[in-house]
Amino acid sequence: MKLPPKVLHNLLFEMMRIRRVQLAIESRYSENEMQTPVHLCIGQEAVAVGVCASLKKNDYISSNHRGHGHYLAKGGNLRTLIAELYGRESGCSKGRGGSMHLADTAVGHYGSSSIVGGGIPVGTGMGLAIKMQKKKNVSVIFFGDGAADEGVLYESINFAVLKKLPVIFILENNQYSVCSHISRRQAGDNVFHAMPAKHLMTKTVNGNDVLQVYDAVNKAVFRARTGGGPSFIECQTYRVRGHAGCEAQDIAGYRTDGEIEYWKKLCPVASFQKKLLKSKIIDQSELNKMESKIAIQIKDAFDFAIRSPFPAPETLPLYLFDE
Ligand SMILES: Cc1ncc(C[n+]2csc(CCOP(=O)(O)OP(=O)(O)O)c2C)c(N)n1
Ligand SMILES: [Mg+2]
Repeated sequence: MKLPPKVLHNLLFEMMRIRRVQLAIESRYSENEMQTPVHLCIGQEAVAVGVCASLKKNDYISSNHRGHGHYLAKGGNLRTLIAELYGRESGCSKGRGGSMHLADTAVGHYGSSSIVGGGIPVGTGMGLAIKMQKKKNVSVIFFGDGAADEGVLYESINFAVLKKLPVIFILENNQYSVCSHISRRQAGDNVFHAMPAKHLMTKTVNGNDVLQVYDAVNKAVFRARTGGGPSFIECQTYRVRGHAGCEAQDIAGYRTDGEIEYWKKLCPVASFQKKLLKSKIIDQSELNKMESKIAIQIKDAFDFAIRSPFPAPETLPLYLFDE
């Protein structure tokens, strides 16, 4: 796939930005000012960026607990992301949601959820809404391999196929559900792809290769926009950090150092940087400029968060469902 240099630069920039934001969160997490669990997506940046690069602002996504990358790649505001982690009123969920409950409907991000698999029926329902309203946009659902253990995925795929919905199921297979490896939870490599191809377009891609992800999702988006129905794309990747918290907080003993080192060498950001440098699509000074721009944005976002007020105590009953 031949892409213009500007598009390639953007893909790289977005991945670098997500990585740097994750590292900044990790480095400040032990200060205990972010009173929220965080699930870092270090190592998985190519999935978020490759998927969202194919989408328009008015396309929908639904996300999961490991959702910082999805939020930023879809155009979510960095300042309001960091303010949300700091529990401030200026956060994207007004400081009530924390890291696992991000949303920015202005850019088509319709929420992440701490309920594993919770975003799957939401995204499928949004696909139904698009179809009923005769719109041309698409609904993309990000979920992990742990969510693929849940029955709701199979109900939702069935419904999406039955109604030919413009839904794209993105399985972010990082091989683990907390500390349980996929081989202990799934009966075979391709159980996710049980549906006949004429009903559901399915594809497995290297989720650490942003161009592979982008290419597959582009085709799925075209299919969805032209009434072809749903697709299922499995992106094979790896969670380099622990399940939750910062590096020091990983549970010991469920994976080997060798396995982690193997995947670190397949870093999606470093490998794409290398590729673009080698093919002279970017040079070192442009890379340095990107790094500086990102550093400024991150500093600005943390400063914004820290100087923002906490929600006022009297607003506690607001934003709750009331029958
Ligand atoms: C319905 C439900 N079951 C169990 C949990 C506990 N839990 C939180 S994260 C997680 C693992 C999810 O794994 P996966 O979907 O692969 O996402 P990953 O953490 O690997 O990104 C589990 C089991 C939960 N939050 N919700
Ligand atoms: Mg997983």
